[in-house]
Amino acid sequence: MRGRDRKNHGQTLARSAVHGTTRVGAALQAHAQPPAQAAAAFAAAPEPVETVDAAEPAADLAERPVLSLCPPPLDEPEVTLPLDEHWCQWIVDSVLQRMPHDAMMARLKAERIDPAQTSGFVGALPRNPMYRAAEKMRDRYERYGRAMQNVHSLRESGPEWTHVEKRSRLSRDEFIERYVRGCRPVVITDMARDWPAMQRWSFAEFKRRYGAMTVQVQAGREKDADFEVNKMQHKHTTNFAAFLDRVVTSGPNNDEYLTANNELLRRPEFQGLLDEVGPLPDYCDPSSLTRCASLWVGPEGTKTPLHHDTLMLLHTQIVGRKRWRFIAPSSAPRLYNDFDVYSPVNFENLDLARFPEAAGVKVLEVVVEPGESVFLPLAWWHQVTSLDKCISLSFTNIDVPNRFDFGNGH
Ligand SMILES: O=C(O)CCC(=O)C(=O)O
Repeated sequence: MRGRDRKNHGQTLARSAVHGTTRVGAALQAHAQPPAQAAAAFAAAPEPVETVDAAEPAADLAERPVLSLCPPPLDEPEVTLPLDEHWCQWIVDSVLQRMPHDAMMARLKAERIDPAQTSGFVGALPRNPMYRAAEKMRDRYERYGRAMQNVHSLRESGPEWTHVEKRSRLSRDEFIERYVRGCRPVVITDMARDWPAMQRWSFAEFKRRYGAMTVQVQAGREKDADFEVNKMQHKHTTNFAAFLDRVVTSGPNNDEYLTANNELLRRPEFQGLLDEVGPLPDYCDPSSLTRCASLWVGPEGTKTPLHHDTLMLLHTQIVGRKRWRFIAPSSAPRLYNDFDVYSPVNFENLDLARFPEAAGVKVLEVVVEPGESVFLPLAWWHQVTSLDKCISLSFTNIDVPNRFDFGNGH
């Protein structure tokens, strides 16, 4: 029963005030009961006998406070929520993303958003100048995305685009032409072969040499689905030996990770580590290694979610293996990149209900083994999972211009 019906009950009672027992009166006694019992009491009460006392003046009747004698609710009122700013934006987003009208309305109904407000808002969209401007931007973006996707599909149809190549003895020319300018990832298997780090770096050795130092790690990541976007909130200073012990003794987890943000290799007390990196190939500039290198240490199971960097880099596995997933920049329109360099899509466990556009995205996967170095080409999306307890080193001193404007202050 709707509110309007209940209001009519009240009006009827006020006009036909009665003496004696009425069904409403019986129900009023049940008013303090839960709604179901109250409704049952109302239904079970005898039919009213309309016995107006002729001796009683009509004016008296009119003055009685009978309006308070409302019947109890016969069923739960239908509660709707106002169409607030959040849902307005959700509707505009959904329409711009071409969500089928029925699916959109069904979701709003399920969320109990006021249907009258919803229909009014949706119906007015085509006449809304802000919506029309957004639609124009959407169409322009889609045309650009399609053109890029077509160009890239053509490239990807070549036989070598099915996987990430593993190469050794790469010359400077080939590295720069085929991979840097050709903008394709590659794993270089022999770059770190003669580095002292390959023999010396281990969790035990780090503890022996640097255990007393404090280091900055990313901590408490498991509790935050957006741990990478919120990385500033996860900065945590800890004793290096204690951290290394946790890495070595813990099972697979993504809770604590010493990432590139730690700036550890910029600290003079850690310079000994950089002395053990090299020789570098002639397509890297050894003189700027100190400024450009970052250490990564973490347990099996650490995850770096999908993002792109704003420069190119090399990333060498010293201890343990990592799985890299690469996605070409031309697929960006299907990666829901709504914030900075991040995508919420997880290709390790793809949620197509949430991210249907990601369905056809081509992902190149490669496992990088100890001693191998992966080249990350410009603007390629990547997500990385540690398959073992890992120590690795990334560096950006590739000997070509490596600064780019992505419009986000990087
Ligand atoms: O190794 C990782 O977890 C992430 C590496 C990465 O994203 C990078 O070096 O840009």
